[in-house]
This record gives sequence, C-alpha cells and structure tokens, in this order.
Amino acid sequence: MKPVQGSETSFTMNNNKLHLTEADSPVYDNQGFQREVEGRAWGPSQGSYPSLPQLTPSYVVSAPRTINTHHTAIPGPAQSPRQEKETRQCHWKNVLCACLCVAVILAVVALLLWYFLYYQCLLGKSCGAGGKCLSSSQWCDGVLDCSRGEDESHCFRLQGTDSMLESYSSHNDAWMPVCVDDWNDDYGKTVCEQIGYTRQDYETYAQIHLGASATKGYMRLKPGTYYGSHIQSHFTHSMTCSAAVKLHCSECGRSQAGPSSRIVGGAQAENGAWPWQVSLQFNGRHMCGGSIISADWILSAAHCFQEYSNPSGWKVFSGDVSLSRMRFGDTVQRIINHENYDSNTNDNDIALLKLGTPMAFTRTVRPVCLPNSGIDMPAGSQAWITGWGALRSSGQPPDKLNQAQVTIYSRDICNEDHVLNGQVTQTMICAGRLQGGVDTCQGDSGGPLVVKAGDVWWLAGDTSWGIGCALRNKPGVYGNVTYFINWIYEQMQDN
Ligand code: 4AZ
Repeated sequence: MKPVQGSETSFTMNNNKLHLTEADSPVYDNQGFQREVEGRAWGPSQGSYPSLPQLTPSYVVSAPRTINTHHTAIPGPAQSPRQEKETRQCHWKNVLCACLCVAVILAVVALLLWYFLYYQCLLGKSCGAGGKCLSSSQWCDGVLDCSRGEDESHCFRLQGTDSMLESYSSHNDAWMPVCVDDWNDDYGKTVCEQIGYTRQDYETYAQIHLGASATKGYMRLKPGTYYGSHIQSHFTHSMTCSAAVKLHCSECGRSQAGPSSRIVGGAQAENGAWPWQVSLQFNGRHMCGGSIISADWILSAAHCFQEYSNPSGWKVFSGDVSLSRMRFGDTVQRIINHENYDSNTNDNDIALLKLGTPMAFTRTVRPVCLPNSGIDMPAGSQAWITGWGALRSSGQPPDKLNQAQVTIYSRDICNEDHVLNGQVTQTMICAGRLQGGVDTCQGDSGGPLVVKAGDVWWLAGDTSWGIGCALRNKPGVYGNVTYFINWIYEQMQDN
C-alpha cells in the first residue's frame, strides 16, 4: 500500500495565532485589530465593501487574513458630510436587515405551527390521512364536517362479548356506555344503521348493569323523541343511570351444531355447524371460501378477485356442507377489494361482496359476528378453520366441508426466521400447528378463522396465504379482521 504523503497536520495555538502547518497549507496569522483609514477597511478588496460605522469592530482582512477578536470602540476622525450620509444609509440598512430577519423567523415559526397544528393536526383530529383538520369538539357532534363524513361515521361501537353499546364523547375524548333509560328498539335500529347494518338486520337490545365500574358516567339521551340519523347529537353526559345498553345489530355467531373434531388434518363438518361458511364460485367452479357477516355482505380475501373481478361471473352458495347439494347461488352486485391490497406481500388481503338480494337466514344460513372492540384473541387462543380446500397440497377439492382446530400464534413467533421470516404484517395473523399436519390449503382462501367467546363465534381472520400446506413451522396466514373493522363498517355504511 502506498503511504499517504504530507498528511500529518499540527495545530499550534500561540497568542491568538493559529498555525496550521501542513505541507502546502495556508498559514492564518492574527495580526490584531487594525485601525481603519478613512472609514474603510484595509485589505485586498479595498473599496468593494461599504464602510462600517466607527463604533463597530472592524475585521481587517489581509493576506494572510487577520481576525480581530476584541470588540473595542476606537475614536475615529471627524466624519465628512459624505461619510455621515453613508453612515445613515448603513444604519437604515441594518434596521432593514433586522426587520427582514424577524420576518423570516416569524414566517418559519408560522410554518412550523401550521405544519404541526393543522397539517399534522396535533390538537384536533383530521378527516382521513392528510384531510381537513377539525377541532376535537367537531367529532361526533351530529354535523358533517369532513367531505366524506368521517367525523360522524365512527361514533358508536359495540364493546366486548356482551356487545355493550358505547358512544364517543368528544368532550371526554373517550368511549362511554350508553344509558338504557328511555331507550327503545327504534333508537337501537338507528344506531345499528349508523354502524353499518340495515334496520332489517337488527335483532334486539337488553340491559347490562355496570354498577360502580361506570366511573366516568354514561351518555344519556336528552328528553324528547328523535327521528332521523346522527342520533349522537342528542346525547348528554350523565353520572346517573340504571343500566347500560347491550345492542345486537344482527343475529350473529350462533351455531346449531358443535364442532365435532380435513382441511388438511381436520374432519368433515356437520350441517349447521358453520352456517356462515359460503362457497364462492366463478362460472360454476368453487374458487374460494367466504363468511356471511350480514344478509347483504360476504367477507372474503382480495386475492380471490384479482383475475376474476367481474361480479356477474360469481355466485355465492350457502346452507349445506356438500358442494354438490347446493343448487342455487346468490348473485353478487359488487366486489370491494381493499384499496391497499398488495399482491406481492399479501398485505390487506380482504374483500367484501355485496349481494344482489339479501340472504334469507335459516338454521344453516346465518352470519358470524364481526369482532367487537375489546375482544381479544390473544396468542395461544384456540380457533377453527373451515373450507372446501384441498386436503393435501395440490390435491382435488373435496365435496364436503372440512374443519380443524388451530392455535393463534403471536406475531413475534410467526415472524421468527425459521417460521415465516418477517412476512407477517399487522394486517395478518398466523395460526396453525407449528409441529405441522393441520392447516388451510388451496381453495380455502377467503374462508373463516373463527374464535368462540361468550357463547358466540367471532370472525378473527380470512384465509390468505401460506408456505405449502400443513408443513412443520409454516402456519397458515389470515387477514386480521380486527385490524380491518373500521374499513369493513365504512364499506357497509357507504354501499
Ligand atoms: C391457497 O392457495 C392457500 N397453508 C391458502 C392457505 C394456505 C396456503 C395456500 C395456508 O389458497
């Protein structure tokens, strides 16, 4: 290796003299303060700078350059009229310069304030990503402020396995239980409609006693009768109430036959055990599974509709475990694929199908429950998968619906190097058996992953992807329905 020459640098500080001695490097020698002659600085470019007032320190530049570090007032000679004029001009230039600096600083502060308070909406809430910024009190006040109505579209939610109704209070910036006093079915239907269901989906309401646990109080209807939508503007905060509202917007999650435990490694299902399971068929061929979530809506996976995006080619078959026994399918009016579905990563693999006509529910045709807020399906939970998918990788689809029990794994375990190596995002959950042998497979896509809690079945996932089927350390991957809950209700509200 060729040594680098002349690269050693030494600095010596001596009486304000900074000597930078390196081969060919310049030497800066501070010669101390230099008196101005006729108001102008000495130096190589004499005459090219405006002269400075006498009381300002002067920086005399010569070759080698000299820097005065002592700010000393030096009495100068008496000024001529021309010098006085130049001094006055210079004074105004300094004032102007200071004003400009202040203006620039103010502009920068204003820009930062706008960026954080309005653009980033730090003190308020924004209408969707990058949308209009509203003050918190404009949220759920019954007045539409966002162009797409986002400020009034998520003002109610159902909480926990009891489906307790909660209303968002912008005043408290919190979700509060709704008081059952003066409540009736009509209000229940109105709220369910606002969440995304139809009035026909509505089942019933009941009361739930919270006792001392309702420490923040309730949202209570103001006296009077209300019609129309946006019922949230008719609530007021109250500390007293006999009980809270339990709201059932649909008759969901009830199965008429228990899972008697293929999918790979499973068993044939009984009629009525999984009444929300449907077969989605394109031009008469079973392609994917799906779940009934209301009389008008089927939830499935976006990847099922990438190539086959024409709703008129699809039919929805329900009501039986045998594919060959289901004769009449329901028509599909609309396919809504998640707008951020990514076919490379399988992120956001969820779709909704709006049916041409609402389904009639029977013992073997009924919806599964969408996850309420606060229903956790923690790692280790037992869940069930169902479908008409292949019983082994690349195998023929069976005629009878199969079922199997699986374990939900934490995202950390799913993403371990020897498992799915970081491919499981927050829009996904993984479930299966790490020892292998039980899994969903080709043809199960879009179908349900369900969990039972509080006597009803909740839809935790839609079958999305996997590495092979039922391999050791390769659990199946499902769309994370809890993650998509607001997206799902928004589509149901808008369509
Ligand atoms: C599929 O191709 C598929 N093992 C679905 C689920 C799994 C693999 C493939 C998970 O539809």
